[in-house]
Parts: sequence; structure tokens; C-alpha cells
Amino acid sequence: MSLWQICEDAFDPKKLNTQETVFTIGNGYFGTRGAFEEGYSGSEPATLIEGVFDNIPIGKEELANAPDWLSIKLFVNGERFRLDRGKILAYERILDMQTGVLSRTVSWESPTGIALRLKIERFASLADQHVGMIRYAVTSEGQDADLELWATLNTAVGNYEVLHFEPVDQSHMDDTLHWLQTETRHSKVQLVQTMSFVTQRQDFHKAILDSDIAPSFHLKGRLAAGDTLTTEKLVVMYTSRDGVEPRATAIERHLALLNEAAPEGSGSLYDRLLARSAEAWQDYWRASDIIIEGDDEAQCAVRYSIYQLRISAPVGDKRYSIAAKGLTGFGYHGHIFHDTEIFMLPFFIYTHPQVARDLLLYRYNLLPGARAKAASNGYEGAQYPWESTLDGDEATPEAIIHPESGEIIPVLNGHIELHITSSIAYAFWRYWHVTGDDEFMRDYGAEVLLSTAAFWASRAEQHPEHNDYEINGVIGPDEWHEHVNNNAFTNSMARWNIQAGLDALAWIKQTAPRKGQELTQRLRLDEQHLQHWQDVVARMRIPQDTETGLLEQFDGFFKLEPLDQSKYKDRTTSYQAILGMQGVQGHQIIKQADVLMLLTVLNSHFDLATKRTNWDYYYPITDHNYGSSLTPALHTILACEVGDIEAAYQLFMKGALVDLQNLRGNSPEGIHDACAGAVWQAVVFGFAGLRLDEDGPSTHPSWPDNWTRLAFNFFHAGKPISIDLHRPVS
Ligand code: IFM
Repeated sequence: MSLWQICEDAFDPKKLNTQETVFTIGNGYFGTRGAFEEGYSGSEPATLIEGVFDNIPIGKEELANAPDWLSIKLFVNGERFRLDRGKILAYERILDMQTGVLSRTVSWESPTGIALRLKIERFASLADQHVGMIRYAVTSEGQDADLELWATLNTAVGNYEVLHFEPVDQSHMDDTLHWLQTETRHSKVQLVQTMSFVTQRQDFHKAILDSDIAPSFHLKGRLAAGDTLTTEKLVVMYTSRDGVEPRATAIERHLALLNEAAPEGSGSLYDRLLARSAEAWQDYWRASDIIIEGDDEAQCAVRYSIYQLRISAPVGDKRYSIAAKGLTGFGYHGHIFHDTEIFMLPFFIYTHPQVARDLLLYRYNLLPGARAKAASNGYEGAQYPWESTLDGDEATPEAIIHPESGEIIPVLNGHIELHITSSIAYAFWRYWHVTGDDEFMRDYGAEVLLSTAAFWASRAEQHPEHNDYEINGVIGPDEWHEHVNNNAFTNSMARWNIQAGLDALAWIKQTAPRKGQELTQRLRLDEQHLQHWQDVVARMRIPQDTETGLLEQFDGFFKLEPLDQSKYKDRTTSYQAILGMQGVQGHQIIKQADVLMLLTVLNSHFDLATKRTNWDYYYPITDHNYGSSLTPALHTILACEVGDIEAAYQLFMKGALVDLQNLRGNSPEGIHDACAGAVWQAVVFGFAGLRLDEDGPSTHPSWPDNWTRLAFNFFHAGKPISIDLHRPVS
């Protein structure tokens, strides 16, 4: 077993869509699902390009599925190659995470008995993010055969049944390349894809088929027994969002690649472009790899999470961030949630700070939308949308069809799930804390911390009888309980956010007085406001037993009925699906870490005894199997701290295998990218126990059974640091 490869050893039509997600290739600019070149009914081929949205009636807009660049249809003696016909004699599909190549080797016998061997490889270049390439090789294993291949750009694909792109124009240049110009129906984003399809074999006849909906190359010839036909399909993609004229740029880039001089021994164009991409992957892995010795399954799954984080992250574009499903599927429409700031961003802050900076600038640039949302709700400062896309307006749908029960249910998150705002503020602060990038804090971070603090200070209501400040009528991270008062996570993070705003202001006034003055004036931070902020910090209601340290998830949570989970041992759905929306609200059963997420995020603010008390209470009442996928792996951090290594490992593997084993049944809709981020955090902050304090970084390892070594790299204050932990011999 290679520790760098995800392998599939059989073609299973029932797993078609799951595996399409699992075998997605990408580079952060585009992601292409692992659909097969030959096409199958029920398949969901998709290429999603970062930030290319089109309108939808519910939920504002979604990443629009671009015309499919994978399509290659093969006919042998007139019979179409399809794995659901004829006989599969051998089959293997491998995603090589080290180089980003997806390859498939198939020995197949056609229904009339022609034996072929196919080797098909593809990659999305990490060195040139506009480039995707396929090498398609066919060997006739038994007898001479007539072959025909159609290589196409296929516009007949949509987000499920919604087709977003419509053809604008199409043509070709000699028999060298096709170009296809399409446009999203509503948002009017122009996309140009160019395609070439070449073989070194002179005896195959090549023809061009112009078509607005499926421009194609056609190759035809006779393959002698034992001979191989190798073809290479190169595709270049540019959109009108790229700041260039997409048609001219795509054609020029494509021709430059086709015509570049090939140094002696450098192989075909595919070999050369792959070598560049593989080198870029090598650089990526040098900074990001985690080595786990003694547990091959965990090693491979952790690398898969790190692979996913890279192919989801736009690099160098500050107008878009990482969606909940990255660029791997249609789930959540390409919208951005707290998944990015709380779950994925720590990975980038520690290993690729420049990418983290861009992801934060996405939020900084959307401050106007957040200010407008706060104002429209009657508050000050900036309130970030629960779901975000390009303009910073709220993108959460008002209703959805419940994925398990099929009912149409109202979605309140865009209105009352408020904690996204402090999560974003916290991400800015964390970036600063780890990188020491004062310039960034001065120019961008401080404004976000102050604007979000202003929101919270105006949102908290003073309660005359309780003599405190309260935040009522919210949804906390545990989304099964709605309209709750004083959610511990929301209130604690709000309090933290206001204090961070005050600290940032003091810091900036001292280190950059002019900027401090400018912010004070522009954000109207007069003395009266600042005193109010201090008062809110001092008297924010946090429901917690002062003796035991047990936090109450929200006012009245402890009065809800406990749930006897032993009655549901064989369940295959969430408690929300079993008990219903109302039923679950009446019980002490939760969807995802809420109090425990607070103890994880503000880790250094709580002592071990408080962590243990809350762990003992909340860990058993969380639906780790069918609640949210986000948190099992994140729980690993606390599980290690409280010394429950067995639970830590189980939770970690639930996260690490979530898509590789489709543990939640929804992998067809895309990768759980937050989970990928949580897996990285589980290893680094959980098992390795990495902490940063005034004395710098330190580790406190916890060793799951069989793990003998744990090693990784990160940056602290701009300096590279390598951690290499070895299990003590007992
Ligand atoms: O952001 C999450 C939320 O915490 C739980 N439901 C799914 C969202 C997107 O992943």
C-alpha cells in the first residue's frame, strides 16, 4: 500500500457519485470531479471554477458547473467502451496525492470479444492553474481493431438539472485547437475553454467537428494487435473574472504550450506539463506534509485531507474563499461558512500564511456587506452573513428540503446564527498571533476586530433585572436548538471579540497613532462607545456553574429532557431525522460541538478541570455519527487534553475517513472540507499537542496505539519550525 495513494480496485456503479467526489482533481482555480471520460447515466461530471457563480432562485447564487472538459468516447469496431458492458478483466483507479494525478488502468473485453487495455491519466496543473490535461492510451491486446475516439467539450452538464452556461461562440484553428465560449445565464461570466487532441501516430485520421454544444475532435484508425494508440487532450480555461480577455488569452496560452520547444528527453507535452505540476505539488508537500508512522490508514487519510485543502483553496484571489465543499460538488452551492475560519484556516495560517492572508482579505473586502447587514438589522458595526459568496450579502436560503426527511423546512441560520461574526474576528486575531504580521493587523485586522466588536456591543441587550448583558434568540453551533437565549459559545465569543477590539485599538493607538486616529474617527469609536464595550465585556451573561465550571449550552438547556440513546443503537440517521425538528429541540442531544467548541477555540482561557467537567457532560450527548461532520475530528483536541486517547482516535478517524468511506452518505454532494481542516488540527493540536504561548511553541504528545512517530512543519513568526516526535519506548 502506498501511503500517497487513494486506490479503487473495482468499478461499482452504485458508488459512482461518491467516488466522483473522492477522486476530484484540482488546483484551487478549478476542481474537476472524478467522472469517467466515457460518461455514464447518473454520473455528475463537474468542473467548478472558483468564484464563478450564477443566480439561483433560492439561496442567491451557486458555483456554476462549466462545460465538461473530460469527455472522450472510444469505439472499438463500432462498439462503445463502457464498463457496464462487456467484461472487466482488470481495474484499478489511483489518485496519487503526491503529484495530483488521477489514473485508471482497465483491461476490458468488448461484448464481441475484443480485448483492450486502457491507461487513462489526468491532472489539473498546480503550476499553471488554467490548465487541465488527459493522457488516454489504448492497447489492443488480442487482435487488430478499428478505433474511433471523440474528444469533446460538452456543454450538456449542469448543477444537477440546472444548466448555467449557454454557448456564445465556438470555432477552431486549423485542426490544432477548438475554442468554446460560453456564458453564465444570469451573472454573465464569460468562460473560454480551448482544447487540443493529439497523437504521434500519423496513421490515424483526425477530423474537426464544430458545434456550439459539443465541439469535438474525431480520431479514426486501425490498431494492430499489441499496438498502442496514445492521445493527449489539453484544455486551457480563462474567464472574464481573470482580468484578461479570456478568448485571446486562452488561445494564446494554449498555442504557446503546444509550440514550446521540448528539451531532449523531456517527453511529450503531457510529460512536461505534468513534471511542472508535480514540482509545484512537491513544494506544497514540503510545507504541509504530516508524517505518521505506525498507522498506514491514518497516514494516508491525513494526506488526503491535506490534498483536499490545497485543491479547494483559491491562491492569489482575494474575491473568493473556500466553500464548505470546496470545488468538489454541488452541496451548499459553493457558499462560504464558518467552516473556513474555524476549521480550515488554522492549517493555512501555520503552513501557508500567504494563502491564509488572502482568505482573510476576502472577509476584509466584504466589510461593506457586513456593515449593511448590521445596519439593516438595527445594529452597529459589521455583522457577517452566515453564508457568503461574492458581494458579502447574506446568501443563506430561506428554506430547504431536509436532506433526510424530505420536508420543506425554514432556514433561520441567515437571520439568527450569529457566531460567524466572532469566528471571523477570531481568525484575524489568530493569524496575527501566529505570524506576527503587524502590518496586516494595522491595515486590515484591526478594522475587522473593531467593526465586529461594535456589532456585538450593540447586539447585546442589557437586562435590567439580571444586571447583565444577554444575547437572545440565536442559533449556536449546535443548530438543532433554535431561538435560544445566551448560547455559551455565542456569548463567550462575542465577549472575546469586544475585548479583542479594545485591545486592538489600544495596540494600534500605540504603534500606529495615525491609523488609530483614522479608525477611531471613521468607525465613530467615541469614549461613550468604548465604555459601553467595557461594560458589556464585564457583564456579559455566560451560563456557567461557578463551582463545577460546567457551562450550560444555553439558558434552560439542563431542563430539557435527557435522551436515552440506548434505544437508538441501530440507527442510520441523525437524531433530528428520528425525533423531528421539534422533538430534537426538546432534548439534551446536540448536533455538533458547541460548549466543547468554545473550549477548543478559546483553549487557553479554560483550565483542565473545566475542560474535563464539560467533556464528561457534552461528549456523550453529541451525535458524532449523524450530526454534523464538522466536529468529530475537532473533538480530538479536547479528548487528548482530558486523556481519553481512545475516544480521541475514534473521533479523529471519523473525520479522516468521512469521504473516503462515505461515512455520512452525503459524499456525492462534495468533500467535507471543514472536516479536512479539523483532521489537520486533530493531529497538530490534538495528538502532537502543539501550543503557542509567550515562551513560543511547545508540544505535549498523546500517542494512539501503534503510532510511533509524528512529524510536521509550520511557520511561527515567519520562521520555519520542524516538529519530529518519537513515541517514548515503554
Ligand atoms: O457550517 C456548517 C454548520 O456548522 C453545520 N451545517 C453545515 C454547515 C456547512 O458545512
